[in-house]
Amino acid sequence: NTPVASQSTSKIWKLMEKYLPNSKEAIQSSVVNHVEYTLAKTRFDFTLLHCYQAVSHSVRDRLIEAFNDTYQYFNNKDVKYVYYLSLEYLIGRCLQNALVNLELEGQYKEAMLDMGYNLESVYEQEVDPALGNGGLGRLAACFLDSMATLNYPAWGYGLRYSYGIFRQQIKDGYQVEVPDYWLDRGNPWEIERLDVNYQIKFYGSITKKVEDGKERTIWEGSEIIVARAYDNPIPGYNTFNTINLRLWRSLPSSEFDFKSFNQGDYFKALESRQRAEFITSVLYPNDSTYAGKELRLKQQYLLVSATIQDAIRRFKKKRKEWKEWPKYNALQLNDTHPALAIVELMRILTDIEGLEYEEAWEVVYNSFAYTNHTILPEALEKWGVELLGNLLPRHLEIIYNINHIFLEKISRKYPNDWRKLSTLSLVEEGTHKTIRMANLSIVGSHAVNGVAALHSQLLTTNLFKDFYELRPAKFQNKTNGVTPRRWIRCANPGLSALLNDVVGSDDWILDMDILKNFQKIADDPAIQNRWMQVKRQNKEKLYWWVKERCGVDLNIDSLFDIQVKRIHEYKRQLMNILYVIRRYLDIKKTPAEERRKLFVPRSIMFGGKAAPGYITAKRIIRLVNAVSQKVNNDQEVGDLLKVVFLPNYNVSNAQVIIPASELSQHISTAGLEASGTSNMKFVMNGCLIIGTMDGANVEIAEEVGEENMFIFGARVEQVEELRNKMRNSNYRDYFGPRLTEVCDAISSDLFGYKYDLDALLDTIRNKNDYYILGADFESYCEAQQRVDNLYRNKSEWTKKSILNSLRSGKFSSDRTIRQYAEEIWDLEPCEIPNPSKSEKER
Ligand code: GPU
Repeated sequence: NTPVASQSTSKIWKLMEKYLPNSKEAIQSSVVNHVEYTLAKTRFDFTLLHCYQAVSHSVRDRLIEAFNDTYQYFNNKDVKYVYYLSLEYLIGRCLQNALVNLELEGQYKEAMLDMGYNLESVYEQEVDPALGNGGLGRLAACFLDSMATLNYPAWGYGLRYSYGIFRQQIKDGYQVEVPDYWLDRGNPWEIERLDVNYQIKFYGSITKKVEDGKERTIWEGSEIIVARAYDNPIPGYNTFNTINLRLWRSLPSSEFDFKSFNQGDYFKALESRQRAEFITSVLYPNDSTYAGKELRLKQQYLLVSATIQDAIRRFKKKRKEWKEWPKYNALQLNDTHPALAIVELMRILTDIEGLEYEEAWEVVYNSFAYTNHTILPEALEKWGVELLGNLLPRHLEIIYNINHIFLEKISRKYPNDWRKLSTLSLVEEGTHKTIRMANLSIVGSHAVNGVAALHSQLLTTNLFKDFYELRPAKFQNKTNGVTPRRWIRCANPGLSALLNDVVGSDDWILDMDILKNFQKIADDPAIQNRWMQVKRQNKEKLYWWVKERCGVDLNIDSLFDIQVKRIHEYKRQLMNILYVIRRYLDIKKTPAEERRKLFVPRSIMFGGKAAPGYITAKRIIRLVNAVSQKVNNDQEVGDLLKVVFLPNYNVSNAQVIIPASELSQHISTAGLEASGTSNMKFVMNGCLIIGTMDGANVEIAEEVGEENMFIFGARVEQVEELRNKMRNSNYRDYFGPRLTEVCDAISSDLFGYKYDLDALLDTIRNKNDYYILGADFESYCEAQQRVDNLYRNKSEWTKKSILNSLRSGKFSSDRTIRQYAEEIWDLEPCEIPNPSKSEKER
């Protein structure tokens, strides 16, 4: 890094001080320049894809200006940073989001139209980067948008997987997974940092050395690879601030090669290089389920080690004392996946920087915070000590150390309380000894939070009860949120325009709470009409989407009833489809001339991916498709009932599906959905919810009013008792006749696929209905009846739809991020001066 001579620096400064102008001509010439000079295409031969690439490069140029200036400014101001560590980011498509946040969508639309291109078709060329599984990854992406928008000095850190979550195809009604090699057309948004590389070590051995009477540990890794930075600019809305999502890619290290190559086995050496590249090759496709694979642990450590090294390098440039670290750095763990960061920082501080254990612990403890996203036991990470000790021997040693010191304090506080000691321990003893990553995360953090009020409360009374009693002040709630930029402004332009008219400005995009001031419009027939028109246009868009991808012709006037989320038993898609069958049987039993009087026409849609190894989830997809085939082809039923499985649910498809939905289902067993975030997106888009009192549904009910939702089912306090009751009875009595008849119909092979479907039903029939579908079914049917009744009254329905949207302000991720910043990170906003409009309009 040779410094540039001061004379030429000032020359460069002069040359770079001008920003790219945003006039139509300037936009057009920047696009055309990229066609010619970046893509090396001639103006006589470039496709829509090239157009997308050139447009993206021209937008990226603008992002880079803001991005470089932002961190330069942060650096000059010597601000505190938050580091958000996550193994997953579901950022979705970038082009429209960048244009909206830069407030340039109108200009680009016009500039492109003038050149013969429709900007919306250009958007459709972009792949959807899908480096995450579901809610947890999407939450991280919404948080980045809010952190940039609210001018917080922040960094996102993650992994640049070559393969994102698989693409889901449906073949003969079964899910088929297709690899998602999302980089095959290049990625115009990322900036490869050839000069930002860190060494990452694995395996090897540790030795102790005594220097000046002090013991020092040296860990010598036997496998060394490199993590390289790929930067992804995240623009804030209505601000010049643009922050960085830095994703690491694993590469072979040249140092490592020397050894192997010198041993003379050329091909073996090449193989080990490829193994290094393989580490960040593929995202693990499990949602809320722990797999325990060594490669996954390598991924986690790579993220953690590269990120901590990067943060330390930045900190050291300012030459601060280590005890000042927490004043300048907050590190947020998105679940336990990056929890080794706690240990990695401890290791560097003690083994390399020479701090005493207690000094190092102060630094670590005061900078880390941990967010828990589930209480499901199958999701809790527990690494076997052989696996962990083999891959990261020094880290295991440090964990034992932390545990030893922690348990000593515990036994002083609670003498002879063996139960407490064994539940609080970071180590789970047994034939297979493991490290509990949640316990490590709690012990190493000054703040621990759940993601909705109910969930956070359950953490303190159940899962983390003993930790809570130890340090109640550590436990907090941060109810999730979603960004209104992507989920209203981008996804629902019709609604955005309507809200602009209602409010008289677009101020609601930054302050969703102001929508509450306009609730009186809910009764206004003219507004109701326009509201319905917007919904209808969105339904039309989904109609064509479904027709093209599923070959099903929906009735646009039918009620669009949607459940989209990862397929999981606790989310109870099974209960939804069993009710669909109930409805089908009821329609068939009703005399033809009475059917329209008794049933509101419904189009019931399901979407979501099943983890490749989750057989029950895959059978649920099989059942939905079997019912779909039967019902959609039944002439007698016609448009009274249509059932569709929407393939490959992802962020870009969600942007079409959510705004078109009228009823959406959030029907998890009470206590099991930590928060849910799509529920918030649906509400914002004027959709009514049928749901249980679970996760954030509870707070949604508080905000929009229970009378504007369809709430049903057992409450958390009742679930355990219902399970016990069920254990002592036959499913036929316990289910009641209506659900029993549905199960019998399936078992009579009414829908085919008897083998798979019987196996599926056995998860609830054989005294094993853990998710209490049987107990909640009748109450669910009743709620569905209320849905039908209300939908017949268009005006009443629309009124509730409007109120849902106007009262959804709490669920903006801006509110969530402000709370994290103020209550956990102790972080101040830092807004960089916006280059004057006149400068940009030149
Ligand atoms: N969640 Br743990 C995931 O999407 N993946 C996970 O591995 C785990 C949790 C979800 C929760 O299920 C959902 O309720 C929550 O809204 C979301 O995280 C974000 O907090």
